[in-house]
Amino acid sequence: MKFQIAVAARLLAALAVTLGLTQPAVAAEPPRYFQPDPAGTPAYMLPDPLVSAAGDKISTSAEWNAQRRPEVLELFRQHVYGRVPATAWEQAFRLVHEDRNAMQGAATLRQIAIDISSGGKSLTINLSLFIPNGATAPVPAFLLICNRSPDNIDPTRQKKSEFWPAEEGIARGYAMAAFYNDDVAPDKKDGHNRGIHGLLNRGQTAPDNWGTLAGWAWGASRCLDYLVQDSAIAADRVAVIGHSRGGKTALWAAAEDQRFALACSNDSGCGGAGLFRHRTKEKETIAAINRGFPHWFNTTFKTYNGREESLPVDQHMLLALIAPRAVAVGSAAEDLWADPRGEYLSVVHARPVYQLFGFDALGATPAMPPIGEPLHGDRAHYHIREGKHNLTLVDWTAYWDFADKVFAHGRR
Ligand code: GTR
Repeated sequence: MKFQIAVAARLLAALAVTLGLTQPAVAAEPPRYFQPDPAGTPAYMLPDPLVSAAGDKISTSAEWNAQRRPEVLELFRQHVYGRVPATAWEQAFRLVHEDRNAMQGAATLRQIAIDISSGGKSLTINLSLFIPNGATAPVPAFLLICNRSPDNIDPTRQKKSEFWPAEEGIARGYAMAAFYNDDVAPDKKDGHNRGIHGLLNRGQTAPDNWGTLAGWAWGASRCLDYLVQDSAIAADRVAVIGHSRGGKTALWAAAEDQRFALACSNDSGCGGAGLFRHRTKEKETIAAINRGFPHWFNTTFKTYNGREESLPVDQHMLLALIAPRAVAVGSAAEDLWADPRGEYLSVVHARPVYQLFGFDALGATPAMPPIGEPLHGDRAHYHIREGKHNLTLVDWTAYWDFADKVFAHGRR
């Protein structure tokens, strides 16, 4: 009897679907969600940041600064991001618009055109800057490398986006600056001949030619040139922040330019905070990133497709180049392409270099913090939040909380 009822129910359900009365149930996809390394994740061996190419052990901050840091920076230029050409260029700032009563009086808006010229050609980086009104001393600033449409950094504030929550930043006492990466270099496979590369390359095609990420990082430094001479800004407390390709760029910008006091790298993954040698099934590899974005890195980097273990560096060494300045890394639980655990492990393995300067980074035996519980270490931060690949107010809040702590330290 029971069996007959079940069969009848199934027939009725099938008839209802045929007649378009109900939707067939669709099996829900299992969430692609962060799991700590499952058993069987391959072990990884990293290059030691504290052993020089000649095999010398680095044991003081002075040795790091004089010997190993320049060597590691060179390795990244040669093998990963490329080298800025030596071509001469000139820069001029133009204040194109100022509104002292922006955000209903909460902020002053300055829009600055940064003109770069070289060899009779020029380009302009448009920098938007909100400064909190009523501050009695220069304020720290966040500079966003915007790799999404310019709508996300709308200076008129008619459009608002969590990607650049300028009002919230102002309310927390930070100046909020942003520029659009395409102003510096178009995100195009043939970009090597355009934007700043078109201006400065002069036909050079060396294997360590700078890629687009290095171009954007260079652009961030030009924005910093403006910020450090604006008397409203605390020149020694400027953070550079970026998401994904912008997060890769933020780290490289802070490695190349030691004036940045903090780098915040959000969901930056492969070529950003993610350790190349931490292998998972889901993550982006060197071969995949070079296939999808051949213009981002230098030519030599392509020789490492499928050969992660042969790279003379890994990304904990990129973070170490930022020491003793502060570094913050954020991940999203559903962003397995960026490998959250690999992003976290870079911060962990940068610690020996921070220790040379008396900072403990994430500590001796840190456990990966649970989702939604940011870990504010000593000059190093890591968080993983719920959700997908994106830069959200939750991420910004974690970075501001960490910056509050770092910038109040006063010893750098
Ligand atoms: C992805 C790319 C990542 C990341 C991202 C982004 O497609 O594979 O490396 O940079 O784009 O910038 O949004």
